[in-house]
Amino acid sequence: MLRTDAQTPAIRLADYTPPAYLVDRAELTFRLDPEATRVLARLEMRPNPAVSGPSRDLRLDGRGLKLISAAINASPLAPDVLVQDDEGLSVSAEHIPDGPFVWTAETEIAPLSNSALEGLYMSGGMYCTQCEAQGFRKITFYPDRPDVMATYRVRIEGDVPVLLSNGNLTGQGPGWAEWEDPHRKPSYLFALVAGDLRAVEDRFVTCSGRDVLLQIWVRAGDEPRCAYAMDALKRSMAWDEEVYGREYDLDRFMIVAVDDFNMGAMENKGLNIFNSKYVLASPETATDSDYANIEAIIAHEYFHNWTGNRITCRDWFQLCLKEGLTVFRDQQFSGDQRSRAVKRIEDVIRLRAAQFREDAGPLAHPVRPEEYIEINNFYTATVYEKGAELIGMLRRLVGAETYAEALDLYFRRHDGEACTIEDWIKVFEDASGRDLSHFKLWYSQAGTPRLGVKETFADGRYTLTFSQHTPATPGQPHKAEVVIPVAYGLISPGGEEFETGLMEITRSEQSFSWDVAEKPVPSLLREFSAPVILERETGPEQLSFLLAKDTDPFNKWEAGRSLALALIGQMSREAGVEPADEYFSALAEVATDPMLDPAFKALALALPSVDEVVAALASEGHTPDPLSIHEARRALERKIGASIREPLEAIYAEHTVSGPYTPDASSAGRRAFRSRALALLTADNPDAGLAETQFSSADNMTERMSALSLLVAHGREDDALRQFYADWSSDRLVVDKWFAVQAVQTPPEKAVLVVDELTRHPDFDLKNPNRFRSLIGSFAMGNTAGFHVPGGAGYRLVVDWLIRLDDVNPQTTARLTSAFSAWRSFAEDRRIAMREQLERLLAKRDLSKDTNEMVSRLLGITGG
Ligand code: B3K
Ligand code: ZN
Repeated sequence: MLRTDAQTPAIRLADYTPPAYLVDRAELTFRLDPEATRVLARLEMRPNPAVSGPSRDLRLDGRGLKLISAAINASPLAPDVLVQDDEGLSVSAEHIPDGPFVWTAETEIAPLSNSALEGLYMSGGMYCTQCEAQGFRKITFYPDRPDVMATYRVRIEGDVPVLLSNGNLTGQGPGWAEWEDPHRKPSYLFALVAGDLRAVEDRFVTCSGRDVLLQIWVRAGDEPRCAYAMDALKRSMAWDEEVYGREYDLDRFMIVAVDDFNMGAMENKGLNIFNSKYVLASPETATDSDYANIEAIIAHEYFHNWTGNRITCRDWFQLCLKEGLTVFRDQQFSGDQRSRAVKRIEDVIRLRAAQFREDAGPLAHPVRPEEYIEINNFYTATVYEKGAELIGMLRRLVGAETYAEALDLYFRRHDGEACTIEDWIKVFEDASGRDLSHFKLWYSQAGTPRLGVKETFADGRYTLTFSQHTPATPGQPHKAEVVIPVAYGLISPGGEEFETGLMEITRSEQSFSWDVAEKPVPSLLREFSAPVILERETGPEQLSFLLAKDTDPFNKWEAGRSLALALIGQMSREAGVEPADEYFSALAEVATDPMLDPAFKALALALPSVDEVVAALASEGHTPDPLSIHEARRALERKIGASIREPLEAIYAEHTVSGPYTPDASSAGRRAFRSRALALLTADNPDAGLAETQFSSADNMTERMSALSLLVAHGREDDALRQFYADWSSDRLVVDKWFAVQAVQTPPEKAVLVVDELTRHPDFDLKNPNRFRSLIGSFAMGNTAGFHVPGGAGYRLVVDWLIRLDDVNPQTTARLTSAFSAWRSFAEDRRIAMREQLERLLAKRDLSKDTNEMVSRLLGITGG
């Protein structure tokens, strides 16, 4: 049990009970006003037939609502019948009819003063909602839980030109519009948007011939920047039909771009709301990775229509049911649209950076958590990214065909329902005939398993012996063995791959043998077939061999990554460590291999981040020093730049992309490779002026930004930063980049100073989550050496700002506390300094329950 203040007890999966009353239909009328919006709710309710027993009290969730009136079956309820508290209201059983009844209520809310950006709020003069997970209760009284699903009719009245809600438009006139959503949905998928917006339109004809109107709603002037998002949407719709057989189910699909948004986007039925950062793009303002993110997030939210909306979660513990699966689907989509290998490597980099880190510290929790205080704190890398890895493992274990059958069965069996992980596993068991009870442990056991492997070769018999263990995590001291699918290949010393397959490791120790003439080199965990840490006895020779010979692109990249990790780790701990010549020649070989995709080569030439080295050293039992790691990393970049300068110069010269900018994967890959070459060359010789030249001549944001990053990192930024700001000061998304590049790239010794200075810049705005994250978030999460600067000034700066933000936006504050998640990995001085700052944050008056829960977990304040 988590212990925090008495008013916020933890919610437990084990305590789930079905809702006492269901809502079949919700009819809502909104009379919009920034300071006093009236919400009239008419709910058709009935006792839940699945719950037996005598009649029950009616409990409706509601937070911060001014109740004007309420009635049951049109009979007004006297104030003494309604028992209202901070979290909702109750009506005792004797006042509730036995059968179906109609609840009506009028409430008042003030969207203009809602800075938490949850419920109905305002962003730049426009009304907007965010209801997942529990924001609907800030709009009206309602059983605000995902297992209550209703059809909705929404009437909006307001003095603004565009009035939008879920479903199909059924009527409109001056100052009003009415929407009908025929699909039953939980309240978290409700959305309303109203404002002075413009639509970019297109159409999509579905596989059964339904002609769907597609609209992207933006502020006037932003229309030319929607083309890529629209294209990504159409590709997503076609892909979901082709690959999963899923067709869209309304007459229109709308996306709205909003500037003030706590996260990336939200999959509200028929009316997705997006952070404008993930919709708007033009070559001059967006980078290749912005385009890739837009594609992935548009797809993700669209795919939720089936995995999340039509089949939703019974309760919030089942969040991974929709999120893990939808992440897996968006990863498959991006892999199909681009390079599968490159996409897989990028996903694993992200998984390790965020999820492995989470699993290794005080915030570790299972993919399906068992308790929470604030559910918004569990929209984590573990639920999303590890959740997606579990789907990938299932698919690998049962095979692609059975996976497709299981998914068909899932959609057939559960359409229109609110489901659990048990339902999900059952469709796989039914489709495959396998008992998956052991596999299911992945959902309840936290922590990243360590998979040890030893090899022996004697008398023509080659044996791999695996052992597994998972370190303890908070609340789970003892771990059991999990099912680990290990995709592998065996490569002869001459470089021939002669065997590939899948090993299923289910016990704490397990061996596999092959009869072979010569001792092979094993390529293990191909495509990163399981989210584990492989602990092998591989020396640099085997890794260089795999870097050169492995046919699995993931493991080819992984070999180079392991070499670089070991090298930077060593260089950070001992003076005089020099990489072997073979390391440089292996890198040169990859860089110049004409058969390899430039995007892959860009990844192969990239060094692990400081954070990644910190995590690797900590997991080997060392005490990492971010500053020495930063120096070692810079030194290795310099050495690579010097050792393979000629090929790098050739790459830089030859990988220009001709013609006007296009964001396609192949052009983006060439640009990425070229900018990697530029980074290595600049590391060796910043005076050559290559970055300056690229900065001033680039015609697209990708190349401009990669040059600017180098200029800031090498202390040559003044003119460029001034120029960049002068060019783009009126563009909010570009100004975010201007803040972020300084927060991330400024060398550690002056980073705190620069960030502190930037907090006084007139464009720094605490209330806009993008802007806050671009400065404070980027510094805390992206400038590891600067954040951990000796003396603790980085920690103090971040906590100063989290304390200010908590009163304004608890959700974003709570999220950013995870910058401290690795605090126990460091030496004592840093540990003490970080703990002091976390305690200072915890001691803040009226700390939000969001932040309170996070800081308590970080500090390990948990009890029985
Ligand atoms: N489902 C939303 C996330 C909601 C976060 C609530 N704190 C976006 C997504 O995963 O698609
Ligand atoms: Zn999602």
